[in-house]
Amino acid sequence: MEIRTKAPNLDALRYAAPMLAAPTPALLDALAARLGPHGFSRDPHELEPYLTDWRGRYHGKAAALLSPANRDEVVAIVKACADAKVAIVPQGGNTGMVGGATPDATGGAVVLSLKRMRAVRTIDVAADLAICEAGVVLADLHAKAEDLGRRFPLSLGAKGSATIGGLCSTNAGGVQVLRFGTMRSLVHGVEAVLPDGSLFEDLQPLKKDNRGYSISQLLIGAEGTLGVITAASLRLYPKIGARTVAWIGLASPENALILLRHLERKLPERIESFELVPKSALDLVLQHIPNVQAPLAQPHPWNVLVEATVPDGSPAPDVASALEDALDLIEDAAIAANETQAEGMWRIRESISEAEKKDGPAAKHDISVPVSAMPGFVVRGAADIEKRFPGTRVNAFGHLGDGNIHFNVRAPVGAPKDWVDTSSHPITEHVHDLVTQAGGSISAEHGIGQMKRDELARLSDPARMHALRAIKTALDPHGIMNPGKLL
Ligand code: FAD
Ligand code: 2HG
Ligand code: ZN
Repeated sequence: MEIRTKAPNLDALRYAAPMLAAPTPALLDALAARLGPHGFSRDPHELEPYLTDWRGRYHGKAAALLSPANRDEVVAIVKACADAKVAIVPQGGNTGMVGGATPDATGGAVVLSLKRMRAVRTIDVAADLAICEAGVVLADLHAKAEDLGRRFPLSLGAKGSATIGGLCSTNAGGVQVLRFGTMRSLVHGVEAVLPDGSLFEDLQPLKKDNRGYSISQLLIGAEGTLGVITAASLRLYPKIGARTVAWIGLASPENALILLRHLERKLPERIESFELVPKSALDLVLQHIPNVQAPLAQPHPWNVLVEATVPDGSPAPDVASALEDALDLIEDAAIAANETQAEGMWRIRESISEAEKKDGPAAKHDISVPVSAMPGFVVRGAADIEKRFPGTRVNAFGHLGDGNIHFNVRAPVGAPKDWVDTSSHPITEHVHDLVTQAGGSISAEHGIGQMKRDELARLSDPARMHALRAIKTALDPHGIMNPGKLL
């Protein structure tokens, strides 16, 4: 395959967005009347948190914040904006990593927040199905499912804010993909308002349905560029009976991957999380997050957090015995003796992004390569980057078992706050070139947003770009849905 590392003309590869209009006072008045005081705001203080992304890298403006209470109001908003050719930026919990939910700086768009649509419409225990509105927060779904002896097996550090709509729209992954897959495998179908204001309904849990293209799957991972997801039907699983959580110190990511395969053989169908944590990430958490303790007495260059589970009625998974058979692979290990210790280990893993953010700027790369190639990629890639770009420090952590690592490059000590915007482009291009040469992806789970738009155009083969553009143009001819994102 030809690897394009320098784009001849990015504009030719990019989607040419149609001209959009700023909302007129008459349109804003009509929306205010339709949505009422809880659903419409132009108050700068109320708008402010919706105009910056979680990492604080992107800042935009908006003509209004629209917070519909139900899908009929979403239909009314989209119809009105489609008629007036006004841009809509859908937003859930605003925890996305690529600036996908932040409007641009023109102030011509409206932000459409799904936060008020937070009803769990139904949980059908017999069918193992939950139908949730888009604004349901992931942790709330976890709690509701658990009360009924079920669980929704997708979790991530932002679970206290991330919404079902945002998780669908980014095809989020997280820490259980190893066993259960990403949102694409956990969603039966979605209900969504398409860019012309029509309502698409696909919430029935049909085992078989071959009515042409899967529109639901197209909307999953579309990052709000093809419509507004208003609800989703989600697969549930039986509640966990018991879990064993372990923290293991190792010499290398190679040993970590060999250990994963060993544990999978010893404990078939039991390992659901296997997260790689380098010393750099643990140090960041210990430095910036209060009340955290290192699980092992001595530091290790690499660590993994393992979680093994069993269904109700079975004894806890015997991770200790499985580790005893692999002593040559590991340097040290601690098995959580109780839920408090288990939660403590998870807290370290889930706080890495927060600690890295507190520490300073970092060029973030959410990459995947074939699983077997990832250990070598991490070690060689980090050495290469730190040599080429003196002073930078690679913090490579995450979902090793999925071949997905967050290959984040921290700025040199003392770099200015806007280092990522001013100086990190050559680093990002280099990392993405290495990933492309390894047959990987420059976005494993966070999406493209506004962060990786140019890189997607630079590195994708023309067939992919053509198909993406054609779909966008067909479904959203006026280009009102989340302009400037993805394409
Ligand atoms: P937002 O950030 O509000 O939006 C994300 C995108 O979806 C935007 O493009 C937006 O326009 C669009 N969107 C939102 N709602 C809708 C809707 N109803 N209809 C159409 N489009 C919509 N991601 C992972 O995959 N795995 C992880 O392990 C992980 N860990 C994280 C840890 C932390 C601490 C943080 C802050 C983020 C993490 N993420 C992770 C990022 C992840 O993408 C988000 O947490 C989540 O998927 C986004 O949900 P949200 O509701 O916050 O969406
Ligand atoms: C995680 O796995 C998230 O913790 C965030 O996907 C990764 O901050 C990051 O780069
Ligand atoms: Zn991740």
